[in-house]
Amino acid sequence: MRNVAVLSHIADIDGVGAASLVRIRYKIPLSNVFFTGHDYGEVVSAEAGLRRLYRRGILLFVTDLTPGDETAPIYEKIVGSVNRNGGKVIFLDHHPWSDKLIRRIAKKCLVAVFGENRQMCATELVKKYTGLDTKFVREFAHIVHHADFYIQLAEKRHSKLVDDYAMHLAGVNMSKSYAKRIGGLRHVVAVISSGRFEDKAISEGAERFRKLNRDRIAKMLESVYRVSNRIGIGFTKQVDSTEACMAIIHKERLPMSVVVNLDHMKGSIRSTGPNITPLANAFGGGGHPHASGFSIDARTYGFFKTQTGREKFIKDVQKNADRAKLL
Ligand SMILES: [Mn+2]
Repeated sequence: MRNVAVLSHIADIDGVGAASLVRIRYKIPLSNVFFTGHDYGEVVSAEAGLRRLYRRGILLFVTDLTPGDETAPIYEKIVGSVNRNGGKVIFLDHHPWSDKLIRRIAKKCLVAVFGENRQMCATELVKKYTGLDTKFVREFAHIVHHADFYIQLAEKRHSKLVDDYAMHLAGVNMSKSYAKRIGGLRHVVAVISSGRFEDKAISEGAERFRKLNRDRIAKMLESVYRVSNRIGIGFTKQVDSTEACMAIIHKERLPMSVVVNLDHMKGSIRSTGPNITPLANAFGGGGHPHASGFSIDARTYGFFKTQTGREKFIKDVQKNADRAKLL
């Protein structure tokens, strides 16, 4: 159907899976599948891509995405434009929303689901909303559920897939070109929506990135900075952020870690206990209690080109973590 589109989360298999299920249900062309992260620039690019569809009175699914302070006006613009042209928005998210977001965005959607929960990831929300219930969709949703909530899968074949997805998507998202990233993600959507878990391009892409990831994480671990014996901080280029954060947590025996991605100027935070969302909020980001992230205004830290820039960032982590009572 040409008048259904989806805008989903760029970064992980839950976002890509949610978009794939929308494609299975409504048989939409790949050109109606869009992705964005929580970055202002990315949301602006996604909105520009959607614009040509507004006039058709589309049914737009927005999945696995949470508007932030900076990006909320763009989401408002998307929902407003779709509504004005006789379309409808279905927002399926599973992250906490503020009252302001509910008032400004959720209330203007046909359906809006949001809020922290341990039952359903975005892919499962789409499965439930669309009523899709084939053997493939059930198995795929089962895999994504475990991937998104970091639960070990019983079947080896399934855990290999989770790793392949994470590695391949991280590799695709390494590209600095937004158009190239969208192209790579649409390929994954094409494969999954045709009822296959992966193809050669995905498994080979995963293998390439796996090696790069291993080397980069090993190098990052050589110089980890510690804040009050509570938080470990590492600097690296594009890696699998969960794996990089967990590598610090395990090696340094700390409850929390922050990994700075110097390619995309993003911070990822992981925790094995404390709620680290307030720390992400202090940097203008957000997420889940144990997995959050934020964008970094690189100019503040001189693009991390010198030791002084890194030290300033570490001090800011210390200050914000202290305020959030995490130290
Ligand atoms: Mn998700």
